[in-house]
Amino acid sequence: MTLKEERNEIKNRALTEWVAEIARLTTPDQVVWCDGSEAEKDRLAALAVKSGSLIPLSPQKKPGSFLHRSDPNDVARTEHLTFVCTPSQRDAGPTNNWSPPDQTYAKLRGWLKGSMRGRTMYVVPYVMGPLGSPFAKVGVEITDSVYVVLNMRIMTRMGAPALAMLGEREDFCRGVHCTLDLNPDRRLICHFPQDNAIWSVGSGYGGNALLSKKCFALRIASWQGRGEGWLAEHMLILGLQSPAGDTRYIAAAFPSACGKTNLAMLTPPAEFAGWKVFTVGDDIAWLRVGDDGRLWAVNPENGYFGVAPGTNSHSNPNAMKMVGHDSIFTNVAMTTDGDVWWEGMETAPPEKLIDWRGRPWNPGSGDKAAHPNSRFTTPMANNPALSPHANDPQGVPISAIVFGGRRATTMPLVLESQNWTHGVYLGATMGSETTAAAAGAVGVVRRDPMAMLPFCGYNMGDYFAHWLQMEGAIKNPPRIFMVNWFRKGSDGKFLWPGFGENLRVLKWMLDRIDGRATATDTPVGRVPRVEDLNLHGLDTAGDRMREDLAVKTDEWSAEVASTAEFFDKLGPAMPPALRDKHRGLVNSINGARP
Ligand code: GTP
Ligand code: SPV
Ligand code: MN
Repeated sequence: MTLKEERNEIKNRALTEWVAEIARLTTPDQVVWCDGSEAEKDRLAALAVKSGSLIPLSPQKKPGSFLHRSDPNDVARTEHLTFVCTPSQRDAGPTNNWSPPDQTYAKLRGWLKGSMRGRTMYVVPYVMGPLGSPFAKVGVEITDSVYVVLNMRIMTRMGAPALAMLGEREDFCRGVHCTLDLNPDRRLICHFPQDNAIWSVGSGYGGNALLSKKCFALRIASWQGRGEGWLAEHMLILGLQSPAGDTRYIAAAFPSACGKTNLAMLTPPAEFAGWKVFTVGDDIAWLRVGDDGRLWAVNPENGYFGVAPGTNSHSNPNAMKMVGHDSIFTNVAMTTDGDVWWEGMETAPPEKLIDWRGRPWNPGSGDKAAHPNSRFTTPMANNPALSPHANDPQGVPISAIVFGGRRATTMPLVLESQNWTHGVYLGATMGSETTAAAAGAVGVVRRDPMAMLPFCGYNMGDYFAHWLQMEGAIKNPPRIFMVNWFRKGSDGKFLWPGFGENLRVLKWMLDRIDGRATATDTPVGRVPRVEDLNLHGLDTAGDRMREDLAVKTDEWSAEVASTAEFFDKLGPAMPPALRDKHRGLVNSINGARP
């Protein structure tokens, strides 16, 4: 083996020794340390084009952009192959797959032995969080995938700034990623939070392979946050500016493919002239208590890995603009003139396309042209709605926390919690229909507490306790709400138009916080009446709105039964305060039964 160390000047012993150790195990032909430069990007993109992993798109239609077609068996996160490997199974808890650390390391080492022979091993140092922020953290991902390197370059502050920030420190997240042969039988995404380490093998897909994202910034970081008194959450962060010019910040947790990217950059409806939404983050928030007793949020990421289908110039004009250049598209369809296409982009598809698998496609083909979980990777600097505080080292102060799921029934358009504990209860009992973002059935309601079911790196009961405890530290806690953009009428259609119109609901939240709006108390929380919402210019009929805001006793009886089952599964770690809330709710729902 000849190891071509391109960067002899790396002084961090812990880093160079760890890289050498992984190189001895995987025996690559060469080791390349990534610096994050423009020249490096061009060189790697050219390599990827040569190997067929990237297809250049039209320089006129999508300048600086590429299409990647993944292996058809590797198109989404694989939750059944994702493990939290803590020394004790109790620490991973009943909602995580667990395997013992020593055995798991041994198994993975076995798989990785000689696995990079004939290939290049890339060392990708990256910063999560704004540069210069006291909350930022360094990770290093070792990978044999050029596609991963190019995506990491968009998603994180990658290369030289990370090495500069790291200096001689040893507390970086160690991520090992190896593509192997993409055989699902040799695919595992393993987390060792006690070692600040991740080993991901056998998948090239986003959340499985871009280790900065779900693996580090959520699973490992949530564990760190618990120990250090902060929260790592699956949340967007947005700034909402009123016509008077004051901006309030909202953090919102929705499960995968349930509307975070869209809400984070929404375009207000015409009736809300002068209102503006600014994006701080679209997927992950790190939340800490500031000296002023408020909760402050930073977005650890530097780009967006967003869902393509359904994105169009009406639903999300900002997204359409930002993916117009310097983006990587994964598993979308390609037009004959080198542009991209996906379901929900235009009403009528073009006559001819190449589908996500590279096959000729026409409107009569039957199959979807783009994979339902096809994605774009775009630098946040491309976003026309980017907040001036997206790179602010201190982050932004949060006025409201919003939880939301994808529910065809039961959950009204919006609910306000009675207090922090009730808000935590609402988050903890969230349900949502599964989506194409994870492998497996789509459209099945499951409990997905705080949208963190697949991402919490420790025992879910302890996580709830940590949330409850945070109240003591936050002198001025944000108000907690619950939303559902996805309730359906008897005709099977969404009751609420969603997208930009969601601003009407955010506005009601701010008015509640300021004591300007009214609501009705129900057993499950405070719900607006139709007349409490500003619906000017919306042609949704009053009875559909009433249906969307209804709290129905029979639906809630089923809901609390499902919650009880989930709480039982969590066992002894479940905080008594949430059990109490639950009992109270069951009683008032049963009391309300006719
Ligand atoms: P992840 O990146 O997987 O974490 O997803 P996300 O929460 O950022 O979801 P995203 O905003 O990408 O939306 C996912 C899908 O839901 C897309 O197809 C959107 O078009 C659709 N969607 C988003 N917001 C709304 C809404 O308000 N109403 C309706 N009906 N659909 C929406
Ligand atoms: C999600 O699934 O919630 C995503 C995409 O944001 S991934 O990066 O694959 O996790
Ligand atoms: Mn996500």
